[in-house]
Amino acid sequence: MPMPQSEFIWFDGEFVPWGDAKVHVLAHAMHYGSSVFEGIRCYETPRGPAVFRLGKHVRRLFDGCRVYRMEIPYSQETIAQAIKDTVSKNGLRSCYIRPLVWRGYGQLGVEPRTCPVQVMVAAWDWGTYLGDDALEQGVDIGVSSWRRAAPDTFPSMVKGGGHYMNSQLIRMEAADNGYSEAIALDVYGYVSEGSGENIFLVRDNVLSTPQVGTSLLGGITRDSVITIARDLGYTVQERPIAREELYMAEELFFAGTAVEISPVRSVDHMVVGQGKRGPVTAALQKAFFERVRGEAPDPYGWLDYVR
Ligand code: PPE
Repeated sequence: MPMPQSEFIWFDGEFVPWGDAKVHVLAHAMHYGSSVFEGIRCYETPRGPAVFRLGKHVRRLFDGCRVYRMEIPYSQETIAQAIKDTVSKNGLRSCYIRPLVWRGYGQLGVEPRTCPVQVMVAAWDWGTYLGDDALEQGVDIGVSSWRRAAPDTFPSMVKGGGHYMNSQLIRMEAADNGYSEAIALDVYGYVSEGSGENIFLVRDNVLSTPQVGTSLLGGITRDSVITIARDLGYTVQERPIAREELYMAEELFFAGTAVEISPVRSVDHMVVGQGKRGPVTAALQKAFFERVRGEAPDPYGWLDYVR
């Protein structure tokens, strides 16, 4: 099934029709995964469309490019504005936004720095990530036989295109085993994250999630969940999590831009809690959706209105 399209893509500083946003087959990124991207959501609010935590996403994009020595030929302000313009130019209200920075056509060979750095921003309608029932019913997952990269291999705090080859292995294995998604362990055998989202567990009203700095992306949804949970009075621990804690958890849920907050109802065929969304997950989901949709106060300035 082809993806939903919109009309225009912001491509190196100007809008081009969706179908004309093309790159050469010898572009560096095609061969070596040399790209850094973001995934951002824009929600419909009573004051019009609002991009969720725009500044933090743009900053992560620039941080990632810095690690890979990719000099973005635009300022953070220009990219932030391009993101908002892409939403409004396409007349979108709630959508998923995908900014991408990549090394384009120049020379092949692993040393990339002779290739031009290019930037695009696309946006389209992207509904629920793990299926329409996922947010309410939860999903069935397994622990992957693939691990996340060790800290001295890929910089996992960077959303690098090539890193997602590992995510694809995790995701395909999960699907082949009949799961919606899988959890990967890190090189030390501790719980890391899913192929495209962070994981939280709940036990005795305490939330736990693996700490940043070993092998996971410091998710912006993860950060939002931690903040909201503490606002609601829950204790949150960022710490190493053993695999068996997944089986002992009363609640488990994923957090990510695409997946939003999605409950997990079984791991490795073992039922989590009551086998449906638990009360803490429900409370966090409610508070999260109220904030992103502008239905609750926005104490941290998380909403960036498009107009
Ligand atoms: N870990 C990984 C590996 C990851 O890809 C994401 C986002 C997260 C954690 C959560 O980060 P954040 O979105 O800042 O809360 N994954 C993006 C891409 C998903 C895709 O399939 O493509 C996303 O959710 O947009």
